[in-house]
Amino acid sequence: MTFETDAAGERLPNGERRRWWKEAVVYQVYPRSFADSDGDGVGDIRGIVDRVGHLDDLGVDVVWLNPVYESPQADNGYDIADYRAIDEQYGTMADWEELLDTLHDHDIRLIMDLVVNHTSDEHDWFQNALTSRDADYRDYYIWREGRDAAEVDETYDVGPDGEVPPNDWESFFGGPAWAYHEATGEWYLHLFDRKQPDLNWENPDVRDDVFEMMNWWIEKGIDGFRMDVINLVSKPEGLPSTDPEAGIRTIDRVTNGPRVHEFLGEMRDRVLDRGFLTVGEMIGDPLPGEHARRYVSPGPDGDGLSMLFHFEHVLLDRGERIWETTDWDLTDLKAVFDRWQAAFADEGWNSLYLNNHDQPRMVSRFGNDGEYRRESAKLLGTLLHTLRGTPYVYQGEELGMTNYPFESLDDFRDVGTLNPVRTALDRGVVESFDAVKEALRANSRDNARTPVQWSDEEHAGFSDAEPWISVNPNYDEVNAEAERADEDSVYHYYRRLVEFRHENDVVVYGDYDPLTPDHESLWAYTRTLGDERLFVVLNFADEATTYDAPAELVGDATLALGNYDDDDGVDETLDLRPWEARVYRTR
Ligand code: TEU
Repeated sequence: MTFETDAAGERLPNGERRRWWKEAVVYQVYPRSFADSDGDGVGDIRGIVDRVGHLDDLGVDVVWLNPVYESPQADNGYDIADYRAIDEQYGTMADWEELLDTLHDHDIRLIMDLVVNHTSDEHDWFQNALTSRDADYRDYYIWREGRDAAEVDETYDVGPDGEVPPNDWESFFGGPAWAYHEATGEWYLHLFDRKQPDLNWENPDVRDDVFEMMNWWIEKGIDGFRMDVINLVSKPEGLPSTDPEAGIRTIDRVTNGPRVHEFLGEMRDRVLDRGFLTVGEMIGDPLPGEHARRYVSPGPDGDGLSMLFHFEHVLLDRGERIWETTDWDLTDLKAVFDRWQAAFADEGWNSLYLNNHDQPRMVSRFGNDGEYRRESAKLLGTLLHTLRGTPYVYQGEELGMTNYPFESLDDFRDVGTLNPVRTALDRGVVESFDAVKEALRANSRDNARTPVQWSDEEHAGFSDAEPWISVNPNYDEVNAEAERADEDSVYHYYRRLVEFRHENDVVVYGDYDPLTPDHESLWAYTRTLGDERLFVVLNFADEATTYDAPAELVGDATLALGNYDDDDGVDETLDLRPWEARVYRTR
């Protein structure tokens, strides 16, 4: 099938051009945990094909598929051994092609995950690189000599005697970011797991191969890419160590490097076109505004990505380590969103997400997953679907799925949880699992990775076999079958949100104006496009809250959407019930 292109899209009342990816709702599928069709306990591509009806009924426009490429699965597919092959756990290339066709038949586009900051250590390139210092592919990766241990004041338990890693960078998964290769006597850089060596983008052959591979997928008919940690591809010259005194951490050293815009500009010219949806994952906190603007600017000095994922709102409650949490309140969350809404008010575009495969479940984190699970899941959905930007729904979010009640380290599967915690336990940095249990329950990426709850049957209808990671015990109550049967469910509310967006340009393109930046529990704002206006009020609290709304907004307001089934009327004094969300049409 062919989708209309919008290269010269029609202009809206505010002068902005229509773009299909601004109007779209994206649904993220983490294939390992979505649906298992062949009874091995691991989700697969046929499982997704079987469930396309669920996505179609929800009304979403795009699927972002997490990696399904051939991989030893050290990081659930973010360690790719062959970019042009499907991992046999997930199926075959024919299955993938059927998925693409089936989605397109339902007017749903497909974007693939592009993981090119690193490969798997089992990739042929890296295997070749290991053979000698002058191997053909040696320079596809980042190799350095170690430092003399006598000259630095750092202790390591890796590498040969008397030698320490080339610099002091730490892997995001804990421990040093370098691994020693005995046969060739050098160290390679791995910002993630040691099975994920970083590619050397300074080498033009690497870029040629990456761009060729991207074009190969485009030829197959995909509609865009989600780009994994794409702001890590340019490393700073000389790979300088961190500078704790100046507050410069590893992440500050390796993000938004000196050539990143040059590399992305090359990608734009050789691969991309504005008809695709491209979303770059930009790690680091904060993401400098100047870089943010350039990543998404369509102008001549911009990299031309459709949008980016920043991390500022999902780091508010995080300490430096996975077992640390910090306090946040609603004013902090609003401040982050308000800043980003303002940053892309005229140029650029926001992505809107509150969870994904790396983050805990949003209703457990930003809502109340107990008494007000349903109301708060709907409120958070209302927020995501009525801000200016493209909403991303993570699988199970539309069912109001919650965090998992982890009890022991054996319950976890994620390398990003297990590596740092095991290292910390070994070194005595952390006393016991119990000492960090609450924080891991709050923070672990595995919260998002438990199987999608399809029904109240065994294994939640995800698989006939024991799943690779436990099903959340609340599946008998929280599952797709029950949600579909109940008109008042989170699922049906999400359907209305998606439809509301599709039917109202003001939701997509309207200007955002915050009304209550300093209020501790209310988030109110307007969206305005030409003579259309929406007025949104969200009560982020377990208690009722009263809001004295501006008279001109409530004058002739009518309720367009709300998460309580009765309309409580409209007055200058709005009495909002716990976790109540209301969207009014007004003037
Ligand atoms: O994530 C980047 C990343 O930095 C996270 O893993 C981060 O460490 C985590 O969210 C802590 O909050 C991307 C992928 O989304 C992730 O699944 C991969 O593990 C990672 O890159 C490496 O490819």
